[in-house]
Amino acid sequence: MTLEHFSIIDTTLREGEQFYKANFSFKDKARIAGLLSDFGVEFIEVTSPCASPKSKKHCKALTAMGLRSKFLAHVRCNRDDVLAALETGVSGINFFFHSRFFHNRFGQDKSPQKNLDIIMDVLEFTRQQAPGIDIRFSIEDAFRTRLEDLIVIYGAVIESGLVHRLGVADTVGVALPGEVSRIIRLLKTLGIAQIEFHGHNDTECAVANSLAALEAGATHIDTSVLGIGERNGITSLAGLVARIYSRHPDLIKNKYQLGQLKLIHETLAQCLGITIPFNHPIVGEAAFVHKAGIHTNSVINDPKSYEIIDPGDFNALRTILIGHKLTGWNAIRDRVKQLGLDLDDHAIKQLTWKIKKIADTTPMTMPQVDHLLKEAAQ
Ligand code: HCA
Ligand code: CU
Repeated sequence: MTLEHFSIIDTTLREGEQFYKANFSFKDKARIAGLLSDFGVEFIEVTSPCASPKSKKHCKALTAMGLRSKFLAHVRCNRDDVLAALETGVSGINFFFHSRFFHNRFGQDKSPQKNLDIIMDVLEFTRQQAPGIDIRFSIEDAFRTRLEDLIVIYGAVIESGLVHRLGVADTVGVALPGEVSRIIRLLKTLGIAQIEFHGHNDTECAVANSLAALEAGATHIDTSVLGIGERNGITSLAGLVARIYSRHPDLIKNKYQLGQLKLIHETLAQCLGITIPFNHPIVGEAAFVHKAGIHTNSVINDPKSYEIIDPGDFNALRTILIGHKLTGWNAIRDRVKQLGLDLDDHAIKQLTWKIKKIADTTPMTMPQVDHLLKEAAQ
């Protein structure tokens, strides 16, 4: 597997704007974009500049910030939308085509050829207007669209030589990794260098599907911070980073400023008025907390025994919980050592039992455990 050259297209400011709690001010957008750029995402996708008067104004102001990440406007296949996007200074246009037009399950009101005419017109128009702009073309809901239609449209788009990248969207989160892999491999055979995958998370498969896409030859993955988007969102930035890190830690450490991840998430959660879900990869409160005695004993001796992600790489701290009924005497002994107390193993075992008994009713806080240990050492 060669993943060296993949890019992240973070779409917190586009797909994320479709999250039910999102209503970003320009200040929010500028902060989020700045942090994403510092982290190192290669691209930031923004809402179509023609979506509202402010969308256009904000898009112009974002591109004027001079960030390292490049901005891409998410645009429907029509000329007016293109003109609005080109006025904002974005580096690229991410076209998406509404598959309802030819999705037979939802009523086929136009033939693939008629759709193709609309698509070609807008692609040619864009090339004429902005010869240097990066163009991506994507069909919505690719996994429920007839494969023949996909091949006809994508094949013709590739042949036209007008686009740099194809997008594959799992709009409803229906795909499984094997299906993603198959479709990406098939599109590769049509002869396009760049393929972008956009996966929704309705069945919690978005991160796995994104890795499957990369392994099959996709070059770009869409993410959003905390995975926000329509319904329950898409591939989360932290989830994708965790997934790739677990297999290729050096690759991900060299590519991105991992220490920034927590701040980006805290900032976004604050903008949305929500808390970070406790179980979110890397940045969730529980991500590096160890509890059961068997685990804590092993982690103290060798963190890798129960951790595939080193919290130190993310400026995070490991927590070993010891004031509960599942605690173990090795973990208590480790705390005794940390506190510099003089207690032998027999005493520590007795104290462990005492803690278990107390915690059977109410778990103890760390200061309470420390107090008990210090008292026993006197
Ligand atoms: C939507 C559109 C989209 C587009 C993805 C893309 C999707 O909000 O419905 O441009 O590739 O999931 O299909 O987000
Ligand atoms: Cu989407």
